[in-house]
Amino acid sequence: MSELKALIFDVDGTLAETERDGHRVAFNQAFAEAGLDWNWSISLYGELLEVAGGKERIRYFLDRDRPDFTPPPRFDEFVANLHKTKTTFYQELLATGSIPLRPGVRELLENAKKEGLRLAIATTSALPNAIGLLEHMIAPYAVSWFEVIAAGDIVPHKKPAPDIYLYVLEQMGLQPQECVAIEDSQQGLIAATQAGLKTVVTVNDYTRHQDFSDAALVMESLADWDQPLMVLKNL
Ligand code: XBP
Ligand code: MG
Repeated sequence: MSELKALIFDVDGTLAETERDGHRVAFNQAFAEAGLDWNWSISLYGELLEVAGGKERIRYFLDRDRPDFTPPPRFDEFVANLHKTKTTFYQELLATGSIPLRPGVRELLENAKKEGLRLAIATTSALPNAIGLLEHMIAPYAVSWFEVIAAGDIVPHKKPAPDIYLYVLEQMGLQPQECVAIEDSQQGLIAATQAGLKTVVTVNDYTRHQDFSDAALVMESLADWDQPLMVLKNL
């Protein structure tokens, strides 16, 4: 393998368990505020995670579970506004400090920086969400640790498309063989793998049943380097 120069991190589910007690809660708050009777339970949300991206997930839910819903005339705007409200609620949740980093994340980031590795983020979530998590859960200056924070609608196609990883590689002027991606989900693994990146997967309750056979390493958490769940390829 070429010399390792950079680590590219997914955010949701990888840096922190943001989905169940963060994004899901914020979606439900936004639905309630809009007077909608939609409520995403923990298990339903696990199914909806099949689709990455909040706006895309709302549409997927309506197609799948509410076929009788009559879309308002300006449907795109309706979804965008709902998502904007959700982002505000999510920011409020982040500010309470109730969504801590996963074990080993801070140490890995600090050690990588000490070793001179370059850092980047490739997330499907909206930019303010990625920044908010870093600022509230690491430090107000933690954003500066990351050379590129690629988020949300910056690319046309969200994960599992490789676009967001290809964008990061282009911005950093790096080849995929010089980087490792850190992901928690199969969609994220597919995106990174299709961009040519070797990937370390750190599973969580929503993703542990997924197929990670293309990963280099599968771990319970980023604190468990000595006890990987599966070593599938050399890093
Ligand atoms: C996770 C996602 C996002 C979040 C919601 O992204 O799929 O959609 O669930 O965020 P990743 P938004 O794992 O790539 O970080 O509502 O801002 O889209
Ligand atoms: Mg993720």
